[in-house]
Amino acid sequence: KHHKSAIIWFTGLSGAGKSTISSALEKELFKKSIHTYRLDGDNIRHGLNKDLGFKQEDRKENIRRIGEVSKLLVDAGLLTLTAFISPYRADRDQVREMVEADEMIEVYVKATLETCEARDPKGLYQKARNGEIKDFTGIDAPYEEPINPEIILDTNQLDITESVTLIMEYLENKGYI
Ligand code: GGZ
Repeated sequence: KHHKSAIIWFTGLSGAGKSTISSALEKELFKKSIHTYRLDGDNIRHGLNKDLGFKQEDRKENIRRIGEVSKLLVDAGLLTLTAFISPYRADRDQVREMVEADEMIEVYVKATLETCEARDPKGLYQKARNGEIKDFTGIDAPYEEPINPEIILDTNQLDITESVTLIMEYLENKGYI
């Protein structure tokens, strides 16, 4: 089915819901026969970017490469979903500059640090608090909130289905799908 290709760029703290929401969104798009590709830690940080860690310069390079790959996928005609913390505003803005104005849809998956820390699905926040992990976003590394994201999902208020519906409505209203 025809759609306008773009990057749907999820950003937010670890545990905010980026991966869960982006994979649920991908399923909805698949139902409508819309061709997507999703980039996340599993297929990027373990492969292309396995030389990178979590210092600011490494995160910057992580996001730059993901931006470049996303641009190629958009050129190939895919609705591209990315799920990375991407904590630095300048790094996200750099990606925005790689593509056309309507080709980057920034989705801020917003949850309080308190909520993310309570969820702690992988026990990483606890490790960060213990000092076993350094430079952990929200604990001893910054997260810079988007100033003007296309979409904000307050996951303290919305469930996964509601979040997916909001994005689907945005894509329909703006003529992407
Ligand atoms: C943040 C870390 C860190 C540190 C490992 N800080 O919840 P997760 O486990 O599955 O997602 C997090 C993921 C973050 O990688 P990104 O590529 O999204 O980060 S960035 O965009 O900032 O480059 C977390 C895990 O990796 N993780 N160490 N120190 N998250």
